[in-house]
Amino acid sequence: MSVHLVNPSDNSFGTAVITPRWLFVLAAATPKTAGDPILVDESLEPIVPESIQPGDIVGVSVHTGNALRGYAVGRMARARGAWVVYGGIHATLFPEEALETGEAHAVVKGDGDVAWGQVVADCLAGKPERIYEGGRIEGSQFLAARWDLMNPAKYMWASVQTIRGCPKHCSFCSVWRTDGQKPRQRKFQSVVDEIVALRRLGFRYIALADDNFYPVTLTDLRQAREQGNTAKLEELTAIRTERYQLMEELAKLPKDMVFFTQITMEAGEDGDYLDAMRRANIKGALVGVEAVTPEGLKAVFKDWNCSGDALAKRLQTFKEHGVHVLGSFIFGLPSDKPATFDATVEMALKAGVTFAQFVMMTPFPGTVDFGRWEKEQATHPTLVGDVPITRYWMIPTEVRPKMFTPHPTMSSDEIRERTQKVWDKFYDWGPVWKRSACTPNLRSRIAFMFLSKLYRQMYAGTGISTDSARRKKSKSWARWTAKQCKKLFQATPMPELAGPKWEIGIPAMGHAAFAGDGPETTGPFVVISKN
Ligand code: B12
Ligand code: SF4
Repeated sequence: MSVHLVNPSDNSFGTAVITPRWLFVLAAATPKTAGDPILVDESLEPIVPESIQPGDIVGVSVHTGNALRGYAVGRMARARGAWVVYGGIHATLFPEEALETGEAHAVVKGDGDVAWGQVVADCLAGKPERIYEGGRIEGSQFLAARWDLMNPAKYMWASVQTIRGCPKHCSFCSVWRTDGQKPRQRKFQSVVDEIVALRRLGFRYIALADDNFYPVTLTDLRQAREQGNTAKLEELTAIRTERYQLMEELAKLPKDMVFFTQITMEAGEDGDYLDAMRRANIKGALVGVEAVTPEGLKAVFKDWNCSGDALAKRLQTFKEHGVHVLGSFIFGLPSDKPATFDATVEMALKAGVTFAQFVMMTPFPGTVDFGRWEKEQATHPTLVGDVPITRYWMIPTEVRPKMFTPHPTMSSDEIRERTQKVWDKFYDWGPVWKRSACTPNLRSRIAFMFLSKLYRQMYAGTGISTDSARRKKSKSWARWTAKQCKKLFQATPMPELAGPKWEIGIPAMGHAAFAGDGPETTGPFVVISKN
């Protein structure tokens, strides 16, 4: 009997940019009695059906974009006699769909770190439950990933999570609803230990797979103070102190390390915090700019973001403090006009963001936007074939529309074409060459140019384009470029790298999934002194 964990994807590039973290976390949650799981990341290579044997346990993770492929993998595994279990955000929101279309034996809703051990045990006993409530576990229960099961030659960046949940409530985002508005921080010691293990393997680029690296703003602190809410102030201060502790420890790691995270624009108000990030080698962050106009921001419940000149200034502040910005912009908001596209790319160029992504408005399940749209569609549902458009992920990719919600003045094709042009303009050789001047030497400059082009091809070429010839060309181009980029990110492994010794010991693999048969740990908590 083997446990297989499968990250489904329609596109396999041979090399991937970022490790799918869930795969290595669930590997850590797999009880040791079941042996080391077999990890399959289809963004590298598709699964080989013959590898699945009757009685095996197959865990498949689905987000909305890869649900259809995930269900096909699950059906294949079930037909071969395996136990099939789904998890991930999409299965959490649509467990019945995963049970029916994906022919699952079981679905885990929420976090898998603790629940997965029980699922494996129940499958081994031949009696899995239909649904497991994984819930929202505490940050201290998040497991460290099993990086020893990863093939380091295949990934450019590893991913480590430091915090989950976000206090905001943007209308297009499901994070605050599924992961909650209460930030759940991992113990910083556990984060640092994992990063040390990754640097030993030769990873110096690490994506911090966080929802929002700036969970407490200066405004939050001021408001708590003004309200005389001492308990709140203490809670917020404690969260913030832990963030600083983490950054202080990151700053002690080898100087060649580069971290990247996701953060709200509000951090631009807080020079101290940005400086701590720079010292910690957090050299870049995805910032959700979303829209450049006040109307656009209001539409997505993000009017705390800046617009106009204040926006350019806010984004420039990040750069002044040594943190590069990957600006994320959304097109297709009701307030968008044809002129918005040019205004957005001009703003992205003016604000000096190092990278940018221009995504088309997608109503993701679990969001306010999705709920509103589903209600509108309830009486006269639009169908594509026989699938209601509100279940767009069930429409085969070749015929799936690129946009789902109608815009008041522009057609979907117009929005798509204009979006594509914005990508082309931002990632034209001229501006990319200009932006590459932020790197220290010619080698890095070339790396920067490759990466910019790869990002553009992987995203806009395969994702937005409806032209199948262009998509095919983009895929083979991306495959080739990905290989070259991988070489640029490779670092010499540091097997001898010593990690910090903590005052309060923590188990290397986090908590045992359940008593007596959990993942391997280093044993009981040990108290050792810090050097
Ligand atoms: C880091 C991140 C990224 C990174 C890295 C992606 C990567 N290769 O890993 C980047 C920036 C590249 C990215 C890109 C995108 N992302 Co993203 N991303 C995240 C983020 C913040 C964290 C994901 C993560 O690694 N978490 C850590 C792991 C350990 O947690 P986890 O994946 O949730 O897994 C746990 C449980 O879900 C469960 N579980 C998961 N799988 C399974 C399987 C089984 C069998 C079981 C039992 C349990 C289980 O157990 C795990 C451990 O507790 C999430 C937000 C979030 N909080 O989930 C968004 C999120 C997943 N992303 C999202 C989106 C929309 C995207 C993009 C489409 C954005 C865009 N418009 O381009 C792209 C798509 C990329 C792609 N093709 O996969 C959405 C997905 C919404 C949805 N309904 O599908 C999320 C939820 C954020 C949001 N705004 O709502 N993303
Ligand atoms: S988009 Fe970002 S800021 Fe808004 S709720 Fe989601 S994670 Fe938080």
